[in-house]
Amino acid sequence: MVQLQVNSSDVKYTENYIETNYEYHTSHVRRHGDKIVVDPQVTSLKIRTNRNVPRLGVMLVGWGGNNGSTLTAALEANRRKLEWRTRTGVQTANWFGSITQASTVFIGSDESGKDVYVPMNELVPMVHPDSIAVDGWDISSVNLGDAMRRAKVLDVNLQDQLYSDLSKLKPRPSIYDADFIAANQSERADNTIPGTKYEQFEQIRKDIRDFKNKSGVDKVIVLWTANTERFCDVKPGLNTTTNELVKSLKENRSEISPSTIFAMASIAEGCTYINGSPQNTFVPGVIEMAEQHKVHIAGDDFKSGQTKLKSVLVDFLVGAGIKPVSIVSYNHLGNNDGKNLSAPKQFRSKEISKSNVVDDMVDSNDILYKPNEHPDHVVVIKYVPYVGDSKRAMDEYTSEIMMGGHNTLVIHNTCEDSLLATPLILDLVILGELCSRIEIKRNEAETEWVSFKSVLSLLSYLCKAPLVPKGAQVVNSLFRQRAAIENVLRACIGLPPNSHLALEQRFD
Ligand code: NAI
Ligand code: DG6
Repeated sequence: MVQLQVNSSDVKYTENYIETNYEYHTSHVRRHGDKIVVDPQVTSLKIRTNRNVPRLGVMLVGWGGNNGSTLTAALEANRRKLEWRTRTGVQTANWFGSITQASTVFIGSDESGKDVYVPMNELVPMVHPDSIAVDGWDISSVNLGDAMRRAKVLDVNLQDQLYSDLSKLKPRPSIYDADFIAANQSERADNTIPGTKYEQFEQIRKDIRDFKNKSGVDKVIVLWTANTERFCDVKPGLNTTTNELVKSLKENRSEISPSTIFAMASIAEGCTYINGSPQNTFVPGVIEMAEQHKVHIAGDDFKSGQTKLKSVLVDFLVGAGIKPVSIVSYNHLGNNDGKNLSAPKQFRSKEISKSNVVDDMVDSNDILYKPNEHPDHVVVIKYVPYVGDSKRAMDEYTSEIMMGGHNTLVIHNTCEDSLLATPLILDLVILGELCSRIEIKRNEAETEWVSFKSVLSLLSYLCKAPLVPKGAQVVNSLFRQRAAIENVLRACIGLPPNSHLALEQRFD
């Protein structure tokens, strides 16, 4: 483990906080016809990070699914440092694919000019995965050992080492509403909460409290990794304010989705709520409720494979002055997620989430694109049971290059979908938790420390369709999203943003 200490009069390490004086540099832009005037601005901030890392409990909605069971197995396998034999040799448990556990951040150069990197989780105190307690709900009563077997994600040798422990874990009954997920899921639904929507809401609140009491954790985060729901209607009188939403719940109105009920229960219990699926759980009334309770929410839809690459490739192409004109993305997969997405309304939720991911990059370059001009962008998903969790994603990017030339890139990606998504769940809860320990003060005169806004846009890196606070820009570019995380963590320890200027190496 690296011991990182910043040696500066602007950084103070007290028993409870890392506190920094931070000069925040921004550029304010004004347009006057064709003229653009830029005013550089500097704001003096104080940033403090609470060093007391809580014991974290994570409650997964859809615990018995491929992601839920794989996360539970991975936590246990890493905790026990398990090894297992495979056809190609001995494999050890790891967290590859997690930025907090398996990526590093550039912090500077040493005396010989060599770059120095540290693990991201060494910059500020973060929850360690080994200390996370898991619980959750599923409409399927299958225990976690059998859920892991049903998922067919992990090597059998590893499953065998974990089965006995995991089979003792049983998902709590959940809210099943056949109108929101595909009809083909009905045979799984043998573990459901009866009653009205308000009674179900109360039961979820009770479950959160019960888990907290029994496990002794200090903080709980609730994360949706259950089936993709269809979009719900958003309309005045139904869910556009907290009051409407609470009234609708009490009136048992059918258009309130299970995921919205989970989000409301989580917020009411003061727990951060994260949406790993594409549906519009965060209707305006939920966002208002999170703001009123000063609770964090984040989503939507894990950005795991094809979309992650898209948010790199399109950024590269547009940034290189090359014009993507057609993007066609095919997927086929055979897991239960694929089965659920074979129904048109659930597919539509995913299609929306996967389609809006290039907008910011296209909008950034008005040399290539006229106003409102966009590349053709098509997303296809097919259910092919035989391939199981090993999703195939095929993408064709056609771009216009110089003098009317064309450049076509074809990508074929094969991998276990849940082994890409599971590390993201870990990052979402670890970074989500950290965000609740970071506060700023805008000037000396201010007495109150201020937390991040309820909508945690900092987690955009991990989401296909990032939810951002009202009035904020949606950023899809993976490089910008990652830079935001790195630079916020650096700010917490008084380091300036990574500029990569390296002037000392470029000038005599
Ligand atoms: P899965 O189908 O294996 O697991 C979902 C689980 O949710 C099932 O066990 C099901 O019984 C349960 N469930 C359904 N409705 C429920 C409810 N109302 N309450 C509690 N449990 C409920 O799916 P998987 O592969 O684990 O994916 C989970 C979600 O994550 C899906 O919505 C998927 O679209 C999304 N996702 C997955 C990614 C991946 O790479 N695996 C990436 C991005 C998003
Ligand atoms: C088919 O695309 C199934 C989906 O649930 C995806 O596997 C999932 O959303 C991951 O998508 P992506 O684009 O991040 O690889």
